[in-house]
Amino acid sequence: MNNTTLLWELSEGIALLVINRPEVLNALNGQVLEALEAAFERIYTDPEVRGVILTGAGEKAFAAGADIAELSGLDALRGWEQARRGQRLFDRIERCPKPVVAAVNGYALGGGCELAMACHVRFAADTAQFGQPEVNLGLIPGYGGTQRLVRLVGRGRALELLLTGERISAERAYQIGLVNRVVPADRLLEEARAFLKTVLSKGPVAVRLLLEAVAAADLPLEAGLAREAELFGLAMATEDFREGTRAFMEKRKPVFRGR
Ligand code: DAK
Repeated sequence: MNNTTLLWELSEGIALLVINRPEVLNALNGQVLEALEAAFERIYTDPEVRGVILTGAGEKAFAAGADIAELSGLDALRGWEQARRGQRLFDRIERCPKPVVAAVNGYALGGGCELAMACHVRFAADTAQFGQPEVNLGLIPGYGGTQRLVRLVGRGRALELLLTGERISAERAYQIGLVNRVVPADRLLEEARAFLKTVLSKGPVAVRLLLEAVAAADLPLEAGLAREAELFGLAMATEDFREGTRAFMEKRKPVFRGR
Protein backbone atom coordinates (compact mmCIF):
# COMPACT_ATOMS: atom_id res chain seq x y z
CA MET A 1 0.00 0.00 0.00
CA ASN A 2 2.57 2.52 -1.09
CA ASN A 3 1.61 6.09 -1.37
CA THR A 4 4.43 8.50 -2.07
CA THR A 5 3.82 10.70 0.98
CA LEU A 6 3.79 7.73 3.37
CA LEU A 7 5.94 4.72 2.61
CA TRP A 8 4.88 1.36 3.99
CA GLU A 9 7.06 -1.70 4.42
CA LEU A 10 5.96 -4.86 6.22
CA SER A 11 8.58 -7.26 7.49
CA GLU A 12 8.34 -9.94 10.21
CA GLY A 13 4.99 -8.57 11.36
CA ILE A 14 6.34 -5.03 11.80
CA ALA A 15 4.96 -2.24 9.58
CA LEU A 16 7.49 0.53 9.01
CA LEU A 17 5.72 3.79 8.10
CA VAL A 18 7.91 6.56 6.72
CA ILE A 19 6.56 10.10 6.32
CA ASN A 20 8.08 11.02 2.99
CA ARG A 21 8.28 14.79 2.36
CA PRO A 22 11.95 15.35 3.20
CA GLU A 23 12.11 18.51 1.04
CA VAL A 24 9.87 20.26 3.61
CA LEU A 25 11.22 18.34 6.62
CA ASN A 26 8.25 15.94 6.50
CA ALA A 27 5.76 18.70 7.33
CA LEU A 28 2.30 17.24 7.93
CA ASN A 29 -0.15 18.27 5.22
CA GLY A 30 -3.62 16.91 4.44
CA GLN A 31 -2.15 14.16 2.25
CA VAL A 32 0.09 12.84 5.00
CA LEU A 33 -2.82 12.82 7.47
CA GLU A 34 -5.04 11.04 4.95
CA ALA A 35 -2.33 8.46 4.27
CA LEU A 36 -1.86 7.92 8.02
CA GLU A 37 -5.63 7.41 8.42
CA ALA A 38 -5.56 4.73 5.69
CA ALA A 39 -2.44 3.11 7.15
CA PHE A 40 -3.98 2.83 10.63
CA GLU A 41 -7.19 1.45 9.12
CA ARG A 42 -5.09 -1.40 7.76
CA ILE A 43 -3.01 -1.74 10.92
CA TYR A 44 -6.17 -2.19 13.00
CA THR A 45 -7.60 -4.89 10.73
CA ASP A 46 -4.69 -6.75 9.10
CA PRO A 47 -3.62 -9.73 11.23
CA GLU A 48 -0.24 -9.76 9.43
CA VAL A 49 0.62 -6.46 11.13
CA ARG A 50 1.62 -7.01 14.77
CA GLY A 51 3.56 -3.85 15.54
CA VAL A 52 4.35 -0.47 13.99
CA ILE A 53 7.35 1.86 13.68
CA LEU A 54 6.66 5.42 12.57
CA THR A 55 9.55 7.56 11.34
CA GLY A 56 10.46 10.32 8.88
CA ALA A 57 12.37 10.17 5.58
CA GLY A 58 15.89 11.59 5.49
CA GLU A 59 18.19 12.46 8.35
CA LYS A 60 16.89 15.87 9.36
CA ALA A 61 13.30 15.42 10.46
CA PHE A 62 10.68 13.14 11.91
CA ALA A 63 8.17 15.90 11.14
CA ALA A 64 8.81 19.66 11.50
CA GLY A 65 5.15 20.29 12.32
CA ALA A 66 2.03 21.05 10.37
CA ASP A 67 2.66 22.32 6.86
CA ILE A 68 2.80 26.06 7.48
CA ALA A 69 1.97 26.94 3.85
CA GLU A 70 -1.22 24.88 4.03
CA LEU A 71 -2.03 26.11 7.52
CA SER A 72 -1.90 29.77 6.55
CA GLY A 73 -4.93 29.32 4.25
CA LEU A 74 -7.32 27.97 6.90
CA ASP A 75 -10.24 29.92 8.37
CA ALA A 76 -11.73 29.31 11.84
CA LEU A 77 -14.25 26.70 10.75
CA ARG A 78 -11.73 24.73 8.66
CA GLY A 79 -9.26 25.01 11.54
CA TRP A 80 -11.76 23.53 13.96
CA GLU A 81 -12.67 20.74 11.50
CA GLN A 82 -9.01 19.94 10.91
CA ALA A 83 -8.32 19.91 14.63
CA ARG A 84 -11.10 17.40 15.29
CA ARG A 85 -9.98 15.27 12.33
CA GLY A 86 -6.35 15.29 13.46
CA GLN A 87 -7.34 14.59 17.05
CA ARG A 88 -9.39 11.57 15.89
CA LEU A 89 -6.40 10.22 13.96
CA PHE A 90 -3.96 10.78 16.83
CA ASP A 91 -6.44 9.19 19.24
CA ARG A 92 -6.68 6.19 16.92
CA ILE A 93 -2.88 5.87 16.98
CA GLU A 94 -2.82 6.10 20.78
CA ARG A 95 -5.58 3.48 21.10
CA CYS A 96 -4.09 1.16 18.50
CA PRO A 97 -4.37 -2.46 19.70
CA LYS A 98 -0.85 -3.13 18.38
CA PRO A 99 2.29 -1.47 19.79
CA VAL A 100 3.35 1.70 17.96
CA VAL A 101 6.89 3.08 18.33
CA ALA A 102 7.87 6.56 17.14
CA ALA A 103 11.45 6.43 15.86
CA VAL A 104 12.26 10.14 16.04
CA ASN A 105 15.10 10.68 13.57
CA GLY A 106 15.37 14.49 13.67
CA TYR A 107 13.10 17.49 14.27
CA ALA A 108 9.81 16.61 16.00
CA LEU A 109 8.20 20.03 16.21
CA GLY A 110 4.61 21.14 16.72
CA GLY A 111 2.35 18.57 15.07
CA GLY A 112 5.40 16.32 14.66
CA CYS A 113 6.00 16.28 18.41
CA GLU A 114 2.26 15.71 18.94
CA LEU A 115 2.37 12.78 16.52
CA ALA A 116 5.31 11.23 18.39
CA MET A 117 3.44 11.71 21.68
CA ALA A 118 0.41 9.84 20.32
CA CYS A 119 2.62 6.77 19.76
CA HIS A 120 2.95 4.29 22.64
CA VAL A 121 6.70 4.77 23.08
CA ARG A 122 9.29 7.12 21.65
CA PHE A 123 12.87 6.25 20.69
CA ALA A 124 14.96 9.26 19.69
CA ALA A 125 18.13 9.56 17.63
CA ASP A 126 20.77 11.47 19.60
CA THR A 127 20.47 14.16 16.92
CA ALA A 128 16.68 14.64 17.36
CA GLN A 129 15.15 17.88 18.62
CA PHE A 130 11.73 18.41 20.13
CA GLY A 131 9.51 21.42 20.62
CA GLN A 132 6.05 22.93 20.47
CA PRO A 133 6.75 26.20 18.59
CA GLU A 134 3.09 27.04 17.83
CA VAL A 135 3.29 30.13 20.05
CA ASN A 136 5.87 31.58 17.62
CA LEU A 137 3.17 31.46 14.93
CA GLY A 138 0.49 32.98 17.14
CA LEU A 139 -1.12 29.57 17.59
CA ILE A 140 -1.54 26.86 20.18
CA PRO A 141 -1.21 23.10 19.57
CA GLY A 142 -4.26 21.59 17.86
CA TYR A 143 -3.46 17.88 17.77
CA GLY A 144 -3.57 17.18 21.49
CA GLY A 145 -0.21 18.74 22.43
CA THR A 146 -1.50 20.69 25.41
CA GLN A 147 -3.00 17.50 26.83
CA ARG A 148 -0.48 14.74 26.04
CA LEU A 149 2.60 16.83 26.87
CA VAL A 150 1.19 17.62 30.32
CA ARG A 151 0.48 13.94 30.92
CA LEU A 152 3.98 12.88 29.79
CA VAL A 153 6.22 15.46 31.43
CA GLY A 154 4.05 17.25 34.01
CA ARG A 155 2.32 20.61 33.91
CA GLY A 156 5.31 22.84 34.77
CA ARG A 157 7.68 21.35 32.20
CA ALA A 158 4.93 21.22 29.57
CA LEU A 159 4.14 24.89 30.11
CA GLU A 160 7.83 25.79 29.90
CA LEU A 161 8.01 24.22 26.43
CA LEU A 162 4.61 25.50 25.28
CA LEU A 163 5.07 29.08 26.48
CA THR A 164 8.60 29.57 25.12
CA GLY A 165 8.29 27.49 21.94
CA GLU A 166 11.94 26.54 22.50
CA ARG A 167 13.54 23.44 21.02
CA ILE A 168 15.16 20.86 23.28
CA SER A 169 17.70 18.13 22.57
CA ALA A 170 16.96 14.41 22.63
CA GLU A 171 18.95 14.14 25.86
CA ARG A 172 16.84 16.82 27.56
CA ALA A 173 13.68 15.15 26.19
CA TYR A 174 14.87 11.95 27.86
CA GLN A 175 15.56 13.73 31.17
CA ILE A 176 12.01 15.08 31.34
CA GLY A 177 10.36 11.83 30.25
CA LEU A 178 9.28 12.92 26.79
CA VAL A 179 11.19 10.03 25.18
CA ASN A 180 11.86 6.50 26.39
CA ARG A 181 15.37 6.06 24.97
CA VAL A 182 18.04 8.02 23.13
CA VAL A 183 20.17 5.97 20.74
CA PRO A 184 22.86 6.72 18.14
CA ALA A 185 21.14 7.97 14.97
CA ASP A 186 22.45 5.12 12.83
CA ARG A 187 20.99 2.53 15.20
CA LEU A 188 17.54 4.08 15.63
CA LEU A 189 15.47 1.73 13.47
CA GLU A 190 17.43 -1.31 14.64
CA GLU A 191 16.73 -0.43 18.29
CA ALA A 192 13.05 0.25 17.63
CA ARG A 193 12.76 -3.08 15.83
CA ALA A 194 14.56 -4.95 18.63
CA PHE A 195 12.18 -3.43 21.19
CA LEU A 196 9.15 -4.46 19.14
CA LYS A 197 10.51 -7.99 18.65
CA THR A 198 10.77 -8.33 22.43
CA VAL A 199 7.16 -7.17 22.82
CA LEU A 200 5.97 -9.46 20.02
CA SER A 201 7.55 -12.48 21.71
CA LYS A 202 5.09 -12.07 24.62
CA GLY A 203 1.51 -13.31 24.75
CA PRO A 204 -0.26 -11.36 21.99
CA VAL A 205 -3.55 -11.15 23.86
CA ALA A 206 -1.79 -9.89 26.99
CA VAL A 207 -0.03 -7.20 24.93
CA ARG A 208 -3.36 -6.10 23.49
CA LEU A 209 -5.03 -6.05 26.90
CA LEU A 210 -2.11 -4.11 28.36
CA LEU A 211 -2.43 -1.41 25.70
CA GLU A 212 -6.15 -1.21 26.42
CA ALA A 213 -5.61 -1.08 30.20
CA VAL A 214 -2.94 1.62 30.01
CA ALA A 215 -5.19 3.72 27.73
CA ALA A 216 -7.64 3.73 30.67
CA ALA A 217 -5.01 5.57 32.77
CA ASP A 218 -6.63 8.80 31.52
CA LEU A 219 -9.80 7.93 33.43
CA PRO A 220 -10.29 8.76 37.11
CA LEU A 221 -8.39 6.16 39.21
CA GLU A 222 -11.48 4.27 40.33
CA ALA A 223 -12.72 3.80 36.75
CA GLY A 224 -9.21 2.89 35.55
CA LEU A 225 -8.85 0.25 38.25
CA ALA A 226 -12.26 -1.20 37.37
CA ARG A 227 -11.14 -1.42 33.72
CA GLU A 228 -7.90 -3.11 34.79
CA ALA A 229 -9.86 -5.70 36.79
CA GLU A 230 -12.15 -6.48 33.82
CA LEU A 231 -9.21 -6.90 31.46
CA PHE A 232 -7.33 -8.95 34.06
CA GLY A 233 -10.32 -11.29 34.25
CA LEU A 234 -10.37 -11.51 30.47
CA ALA A 235 -6.65 -12.40 30.41
CA MET A 236 -7.31 -15.26 32.83
CA ALA A 237 -9.82 -16.75 30.38
CA THR A 238 -7.26 -17.04 27.56
CA GLU A 239 -5.36 -20.09 26.33
CA ASP A 240 -2.23 -17.92 26.38
CA PHE A 241 -2.55 -17.53 30.16
CA ARG A 242 -2.90 -21.31 30.63
CA GLU A 243 0.07 -21.89 28.31
CA GLY A 244 2.19 -19.23 30.05
CA THR A 245 1.64 -20.65 33.53
CA ARG A 246 2.00 -24.28 32.36
CA ALA A 247 5.26 -23.47 30.53
CA PHE A 248 6.62 -21.82 33.69
CA MET A 249 5.88 -24.91 35.77
CA GLU A 250 7.29 -27.22 33.12
CA LYS A 251 10.42 -25.03 32.91
CA ARG A 252 10.08 -24.42 29.15
CA LYS A 253 9.44 -21.46 26.87
CA PRO A 254 5.74 -20.73 26.30
CA VAL A 255 4.24 -21.11 22.85
CA PHE A 256 1.60 -18.38 22.69
CA ARG A 257 -1.16 -18.70 20.13
CA GLY A 258 -2.87 -15.36 20.63
CA ARG A 259 -6.16 -16.73 21.96
N1 DAK B 1 5.89 23.57 7.01
C1 DAK B 1 6.23 23.79 5.71
N2 DAK B 1 7.52 23.84 5.29
C2 DAK B 1 8.48 23.64 6.19
C3 DAK B 1 8.20 23.42 7.56
C4 DAK B 1 6.83 23.38 7.95
N3 DAK B 1 6.45 23.13 9.23
N4 DAK B 1 9.38 23.29 8.22
C5 DAK B 1 10.36 23.41 7.30
N5 DAK B 1 9.83 23.63 6.07
C6 DAK B 1 10.53 23.81 4.81
C7 DAK B 1 11.27 25.15 4.76
O1 DAK B 1 10.39 26.17 4.39
C8 DAK B 1 12.33 24.85 3.73
O2 DAK B 1 11.74 24.91 2.45
P1 DAK B 1 12.52 25.66 1.23
O3 DAK B 1 12.83 27.04 1.74
O4 DAK B 1 13.76 24.82 1.02
O5 DAK B 1 11.56 25.62 0.09
C9 DAK B 1 12.68 23.40 3.98
O6 DAK B 1 11.58 22.84 4.71
C10 DAK B 1 13.93 23.21 4.83
O7 DAK B 1 13.76 24.00 6.01
P2 DAK B 1 14.84 25.08 6.49
O8 DAK B 1 15.61 25.62 5.35
O9 DAK B 1 14.12 26.04 7.38
O10 DAK B 1 15.80 24.15 7.34
P3 DAK B 1 16.72 24.58 8.57
O11 DAK B 1 17.59 23.40 8.85
O12 DAK B 1 17.36 25.89 8.32
O13 DAK B 1 15.71 24.80 9.80
C11 DAK B 1 13.86 24.23 11.25
C12 DAK B 1 15.01 23.73 10.34
C13 DAK B 1 13.05 23.00 11.67
C14 DAK B 1 14.42 24.91 12.46
C15 DAK B 1 12.98 25.24 10.43
O14 DAK B 1 12.66 24.64 9.16
C16 DAK B 1 11.71 25.58 11.13
O15 DAK B 1 11.70 26.36 12.06
N6 DAK B 1 10.61 25.01 10.64
C17 DAK B 1 9.28 25.34 11.13
C18 DAK B 1 9.00 24.69 12.47
C19 DAK B 1 7.61 25.01 12.90
O16 DAK B 1 7.35 26.16 13.30
N7 DAK B 1 6.72 24.10 12.68
C20 DAK B 1 5.27 24.33 12.77
C21 DAK B 1 4.86 24.27 14.21
S1 DAK B 1 3.17 24.67 14.33
C22 DAK B 1 -3.81 22.19 13.37
C23 DAK B 1 -3.32 21.30 14.30
C24 DAK B 1 -2.00 21.31 14.60
C25 DAK B 1 -1.15 22.22 14.02
C26 DAK B 1 -1.66 23.08 13.12
C27 DAK B 1 -2.98 23.07 12.79
N8 DAK B 1 -5.15 22.21 13.02
C28 DAK B 1 -6.03 21.40 13.76
C29 DAK B 1 -5.65 22.92 11.90
C30 DAK B 1 0.24 22.23 14.34
C31 DAK B 1 0.95 23.33 14.16
C32 DAK B 1 2.39 23.23 14.15
O17 DAK B 1 3.00 22.19 13.97
